[in-house]
Amino acid sequence: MAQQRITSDLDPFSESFRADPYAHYAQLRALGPIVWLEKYGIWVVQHHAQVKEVLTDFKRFSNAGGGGLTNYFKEKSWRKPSIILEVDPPEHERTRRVLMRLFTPGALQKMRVGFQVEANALMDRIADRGEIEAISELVQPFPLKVFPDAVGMPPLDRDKMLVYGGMVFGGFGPRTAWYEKLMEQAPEISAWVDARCERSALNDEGLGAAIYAAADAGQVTHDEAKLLVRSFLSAGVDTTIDSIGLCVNALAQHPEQWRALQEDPSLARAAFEEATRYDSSSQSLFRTTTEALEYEGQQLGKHDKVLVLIGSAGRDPAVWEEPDRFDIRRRITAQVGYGTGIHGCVAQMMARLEGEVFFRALAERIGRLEPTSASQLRLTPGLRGLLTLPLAVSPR
Ligand code: OVM
Repeated sequence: MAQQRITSDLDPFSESFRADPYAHYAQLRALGPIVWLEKYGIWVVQHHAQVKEVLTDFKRFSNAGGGGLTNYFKEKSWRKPSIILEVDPPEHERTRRVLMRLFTPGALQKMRVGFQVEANALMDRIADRGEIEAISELVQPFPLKVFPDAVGMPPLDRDKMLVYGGMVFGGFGPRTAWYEKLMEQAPEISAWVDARCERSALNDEGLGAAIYAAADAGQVTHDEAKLLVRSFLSAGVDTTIDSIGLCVNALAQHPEQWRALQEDPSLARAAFEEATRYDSSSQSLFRTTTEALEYEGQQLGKHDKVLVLIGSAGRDPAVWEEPDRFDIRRRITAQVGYGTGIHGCVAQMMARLEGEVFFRALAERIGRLEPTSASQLRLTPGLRGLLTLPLAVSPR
């Protein structure tokens, strides 16, 4: 028997919530395993156990309802739905397989070399600058260069790319005035993205060419290949920029952790992994119910949206010891920061590689890493990330 509905008037997309998400997550966790958010008429799960369960149970919790608040079972999306994120099996298996095959150990090993060259050059450029604005000068330049290099694109136009990322991830949230204003640029930005995903715009060596080769081999159509390249651009740049930025911030805020990393730069990968638990760009995902169902004592309707708070799962005291402590030596065995299950981030090994290479170079080449004034969070809906991060730096 379903119990009485547990409800909350919290708004996870609001500025006040986003300014302090972890305190709000704790409030939601205290209410119960699944809560009805009155403002949007959606469900939310916030504990590690339910986050993992909902993400894994693709039969009851569908992706075809869309990656965001917009319910594709009832409304139309602003862009063509993603053919990997926003589909269920069996359709999903075909597109997923094409992308999965790209991230072999050998392919990653090849990327590593280019990433290292770029990371080292970047650190050497900023090391003796004294004071920097770390987001624009240290963080953004790395994914904006290494990601298109790996895909086989010319370096990305920073402004267009970041506006596009704002649209994709902001588009997963509510239709606010801020969003409508941003979307005035949609025709221009969509055309830019479209052109970047054409086969003729890609070199022969990158991941993009490999996707088109899979189309030549009949695994997907050429139109689908273009949309899979678009998925890379959508999901691969802003996510890593914001996650690397938040990890730099966490290190600058925890000098003892920064010292530990400097003493042992081989902790770089673990530091980035911990930041993906502690304070990650990807805080939430959506699923949509395929049928009416009872879950954790609550009665869910058919085609109800479920907000899955992976950022809250990362702070759930039922799973993590001292979850609010940033500890780069933590052994992480229950990461859900990349999602999990059949839709778990397909390029997560590439993201981790970017983080590992970046933070190793930082630890090896930078001495001082100290905040000079307060950082600024981006409070508009979308990924979690910093607008600015003023830091004092010195060569090591
Ligand atoms: C896509 C896409 C866009 C944003 C995120 C994402 C987290 C995928 O277009 O496939 O995965």
